[in-house]
Amino acid sequence: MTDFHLRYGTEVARALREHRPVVALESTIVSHGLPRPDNLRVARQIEQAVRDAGAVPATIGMVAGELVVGLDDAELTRLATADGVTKLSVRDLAVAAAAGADGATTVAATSAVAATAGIGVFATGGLGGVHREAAQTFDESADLVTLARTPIAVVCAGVKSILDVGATLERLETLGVAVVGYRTRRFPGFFITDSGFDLDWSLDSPEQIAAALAARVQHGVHHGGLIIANPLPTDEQLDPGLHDRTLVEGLALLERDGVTGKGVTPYLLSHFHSATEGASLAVNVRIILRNADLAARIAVAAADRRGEAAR
Ligand code: PSU
Ligand code: MN
Repeated sequence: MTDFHLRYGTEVARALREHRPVVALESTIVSHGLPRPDNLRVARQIEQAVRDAGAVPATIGMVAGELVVGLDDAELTRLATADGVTKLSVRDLAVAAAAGADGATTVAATSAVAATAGIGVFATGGLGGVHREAAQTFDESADLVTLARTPIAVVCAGVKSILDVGATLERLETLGVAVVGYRTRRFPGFFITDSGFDLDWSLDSPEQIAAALAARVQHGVHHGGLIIANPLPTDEQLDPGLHDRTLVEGLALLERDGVTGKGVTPYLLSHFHSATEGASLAVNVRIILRNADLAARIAVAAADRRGEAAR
């Protein structure tokens, strides 16, 4: 496992010492995935959702070259509002640290840092994955290979619908990353409830998921990630027709503007938010808050199991 030099927020440090439930949160959704000024308000709401379910939130990011596990409110504000906050995947962390940069960590970087910190559960919106033109562009998110070697449970609403979902699921299988649906056998499609792809496993409660996490350790198969796919209820999803139209439009604009590399995901998300006049933003926020709540309940169930085992 990667070994980072980390600074801990006081509350997170204490919670980890006392083996209380902690949930990792990423900062890229805050600085690059959600529009300003809503992003800061939402970042605080996500942390509150974790607290309301009985766990301590640890939002991870880089401030002036320091990797922080549990940003305080001033640091969160800085990453949500400052100019020049860089999107950081794992490969960027050392260079950014040496440069003294401010940076927001992706799913990949957040997972790697959280695992090093001994945090076992992480909540986000949607994972990165295989892009639609990947056969030509080779554009596949580092989220996938990082999860192959990082012991963490990630609660998400599937992968963003802007991706090639089928190819992403195939890659996750190859990479040995387990995927379970939360109360579903269908893989969610982020903004939409059902991506159209089946899952092999469904678990129905935080306790069942905590049992699976414990079994991973018992059987020595916890070196990679476990994805918990938590779909939106159908009455809360983005209208599928609106979704499909916006996506086709966004992909055409992407090509027109020649956007590639790490700019692709933020570009498409921002197109969704403006083209749907905020409808996709409201859905995106619901997704993250629901995932934060479920992740916290899993962390609580896992801590309860550890407590019982110790007695
Ligand atoms: N999901 C969202 N919003 C986001 C992202 C995911 O709802 O902003 C971010 C995550 O940080 C994820 C990253 O790790 O996009 C993937 O970027 P890329 O495709 O460049 O790897
Ligand atoms: Mn990419």
